[in-house]
Amino acid sequence: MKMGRQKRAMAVHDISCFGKCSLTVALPVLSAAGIETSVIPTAVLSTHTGGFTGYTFRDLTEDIPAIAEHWKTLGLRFDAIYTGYLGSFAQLALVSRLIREFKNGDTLVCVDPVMADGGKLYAAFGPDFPKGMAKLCAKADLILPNLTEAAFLLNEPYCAGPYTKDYIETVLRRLAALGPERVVLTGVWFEPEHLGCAVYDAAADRVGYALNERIEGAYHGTGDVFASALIGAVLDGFPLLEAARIAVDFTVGSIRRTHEAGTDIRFGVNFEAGLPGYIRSLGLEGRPAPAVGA
Ligand code: PXL
Repeated sequence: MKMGRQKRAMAVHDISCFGKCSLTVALPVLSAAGIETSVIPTAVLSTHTGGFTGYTFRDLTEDIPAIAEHWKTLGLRFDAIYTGYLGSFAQLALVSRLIREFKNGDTLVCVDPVMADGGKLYAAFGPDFPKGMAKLCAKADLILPNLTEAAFLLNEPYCAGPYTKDYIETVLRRLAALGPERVVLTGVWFEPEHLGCAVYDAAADRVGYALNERIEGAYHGTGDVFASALIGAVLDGFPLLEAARIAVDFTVGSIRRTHEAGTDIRFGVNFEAGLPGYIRSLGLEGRPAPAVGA
């Protein structure tokens, strides 16, 4: 049997040293999906910014062009560029440049416009930031906002839910009109017991839903767990809606075991115990390993 080439992703996020999110989630989850993951760390923080005070912050913006220049000399090619939390307009501009320089015909550009939740922008961002993020979303093939981020991207008032299918589908189409062909909208619910995501493929004008049980508590880092699991599944060849179902189930499982353990909601979720199940859901167990990427 001919072995496939191993896929390679570029993950552009911060490293929050404690409180699992961004790169400390993207790297293990994409690796579990069998994807070689090269990282561009945008900053190093002692913790993420959600609910902690006194965290350290070392900005790595200046390192990004130098990393890119070196990679260009190696002729590296990427099957995906996956960006998450970006801390400034300068970083948004540098990510646009990374896309220009490294996107080829087959590269899937995935932008998770991490900047807000629960109706509010995260503390680190000024009111103009969503405009800059919307410009970056225009360059993506796939975006994964939550409903708060969607409202900021569209410059519309935030609606806390419950939602109607009409509302969700209007938001999906408006987000696709910003530029990305595929949109995954998280935090979707029609009745209190169930929560999940809606997916939209603009080329086919097709909407789908992946919902699961709602577990109480706003656990930090779950957006990154979800986006990483979905992107891993898409790179493994799953259609978007199936990838969304796999990612919703992986995320809900992670939240459930964290809730049962009574862990501080700021500390991140126990996704690690769900990795064997995630690998099984991707059908990777027992499959021959692909050759190392060229
Ligand atoms: O999970 C999103 C995230 C990533 N990185 C940092 C954050 C947040 C959300 O608050 O603060 C530094």
